[in-house]
Amino acid sequence: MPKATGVFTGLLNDIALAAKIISREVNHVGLSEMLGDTGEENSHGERVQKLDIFADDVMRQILHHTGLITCMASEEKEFFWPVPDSFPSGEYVVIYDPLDGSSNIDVNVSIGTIFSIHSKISSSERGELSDCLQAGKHQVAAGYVLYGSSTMFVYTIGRGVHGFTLDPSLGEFVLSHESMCFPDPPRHVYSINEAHYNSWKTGQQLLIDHLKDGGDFSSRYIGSLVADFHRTLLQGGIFMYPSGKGAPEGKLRLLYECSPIAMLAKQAGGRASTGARDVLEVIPDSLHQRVPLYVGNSELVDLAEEFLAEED
Ligand code: AHM
Ligand code: MG
Repeated sequence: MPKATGVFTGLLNDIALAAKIISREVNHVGLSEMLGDTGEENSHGERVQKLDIFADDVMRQILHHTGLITCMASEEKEFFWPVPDSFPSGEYVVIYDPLDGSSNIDVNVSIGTIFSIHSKISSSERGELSDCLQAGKHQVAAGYVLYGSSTMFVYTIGRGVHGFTLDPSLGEFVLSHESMCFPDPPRHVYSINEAHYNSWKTGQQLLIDHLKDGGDFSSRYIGSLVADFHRTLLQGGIFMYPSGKGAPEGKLRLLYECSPIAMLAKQAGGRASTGARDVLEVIPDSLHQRVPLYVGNSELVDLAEEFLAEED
């Protein structure tokens, strides 16, 4: 990890180690007992996949004893948790989605791990909720791991976005994508679950109608945020998960999905918006808060905001 210095080298290497362990399991999930759900639902009412639990445990166990972290939070856990008393406490807060896009696990489609790192702001030795509820603009690092045709680790510590590809023969991440930026001009691609069209507000519908009317847009949608964002980063375009009837805040979670993706987007020369404001400016009020997400090339995110504002 050549761009990371000091304590981040250790922290990012720990996350990379967790990523390798998760990647190994993901790659032979069809051959193991790890396929399918546990029969339980999480606090959001979603069926918990066995691999979700595995990935969550790996992240926690690799990170909590390092002395670098004060507390953690995960999509899979209702509450944040302080590092146990048996381990030293550190200065950083790690918030993560251990395995995003879990509906794609059983069908062998790309999934990912997303992480967000903040500095501790409370004076509490083992952190408190306020340490987790910080606006995205205060993140000190963010990144994701994409379990795709190859496994990639992509991160930023506020000095550009850098991607590493796992070389399975070495068991190491090798720098493959230095200083990643959205292409300019972008490829004209929009990415959205269009089946929800009838539930969208008028501005959202008009935006998609407009993109179609020009005749030069194509559409791609995987249904895994990491994979959809990664493609958008490499090829350009816009990914959207808007609000809809019955889901006024959309589906995606601010702290461990939208904020880290927003930091990466900004560092790569693009931006992320809720449709009304910059994602990085949103001050969270709860751990699992949802926000609508528009992310990609800045001019396309700006265009989305214009359409949404007109109808408001
Ligand atoms: P998850 O955290 O339960 O996996 O849900 C998040 C995923 C994202 O990866 C993806 O962008 C979105 O859900 C897809 O949702 P939908 O199936 O509604 O299109
Ligand atoms: Mg998720």
